[in-house]
Amino acid sequence: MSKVALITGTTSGIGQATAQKFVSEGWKVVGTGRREDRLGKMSEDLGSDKFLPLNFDIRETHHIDEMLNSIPEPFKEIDLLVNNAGLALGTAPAQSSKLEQWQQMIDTNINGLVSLTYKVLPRLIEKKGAIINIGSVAGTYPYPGGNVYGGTKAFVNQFSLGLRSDLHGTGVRVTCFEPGMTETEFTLVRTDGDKKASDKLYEKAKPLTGKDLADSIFWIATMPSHMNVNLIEIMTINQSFGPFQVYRDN
Ligand code: NDP
Ligand code: 8X3
Repeated sequence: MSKVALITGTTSGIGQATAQKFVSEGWKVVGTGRREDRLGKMSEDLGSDKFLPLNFDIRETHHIDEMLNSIPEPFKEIDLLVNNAGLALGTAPAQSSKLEQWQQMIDTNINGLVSLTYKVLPRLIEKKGAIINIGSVAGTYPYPGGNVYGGTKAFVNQFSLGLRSDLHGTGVRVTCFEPGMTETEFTLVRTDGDKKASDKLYEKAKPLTGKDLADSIFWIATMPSHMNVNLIEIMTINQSFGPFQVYRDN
């Protein structure tokens, strides 16, 4: 019988590529997102027997039970949860950021992620399944304008380790998967649709692609069941770390 992955945020980028990879390897995928048209197109392209669209906003945590209960039989037995849906909003320093954007990042990247995880956990324990949480290098290495986004991803890192600890003995594997710069719609979303800024960031930088990461996520998910990747960090060779800033009084 095919294994089933529930992957959040499959309407673009890393989540979309991951859904495509798992289906191409014979898994069934339940894919989520707010953009219903894109989910419908994925179901058309991948086959409705292989890809089940689940259209909801992950911030509306009161809908999660209803959504999970609506999953039909062949897709119901979830073996893998990939918590991918997420976003960064804004690049401004804290003192000129927008509070609503901070709250949206927290609601999506933290509240949405933990609520869905909580609800899916009993099924995963039953199946001795796995959770792959998409964190970010921004959760470990601070940079100007990373403020709350980096904070949400630091949460994802620590939450993953905590889950791993609590799930000791259940056979459920937990991974925090931390990519660096990856060319997706991420920067378009972050800059409120500024295509020039997005193109400029990725230009000549050979960023990671959704497909690069999908292949790595699949590798982690299909390791022998006694092997747990706790944490993995992946960057393009062209991205690395900068110097500390030193402010000098005049
Ligand atoms: P994209 O913007 O291309 O994809 C983000 C996905 O998340 C979309 O499918 C979007 O679906 C979904 N999403 C966002 N908000 C919500 C919401 N409220 N409810 C449901 N779904 C939502 O970006 P990426 O593919 O790059 O991002 C995927 C993950 O990877 C994120 O967690 C991001 O933080 C992380 N990441 C990205 C990196 C990068 O450089 N690109 C690097 C490190 C980590 P829809 O809009 O249809 O709801
Ligand atoms: C996004 C990766 O490097 O743009 O999580 O912060 S980076």
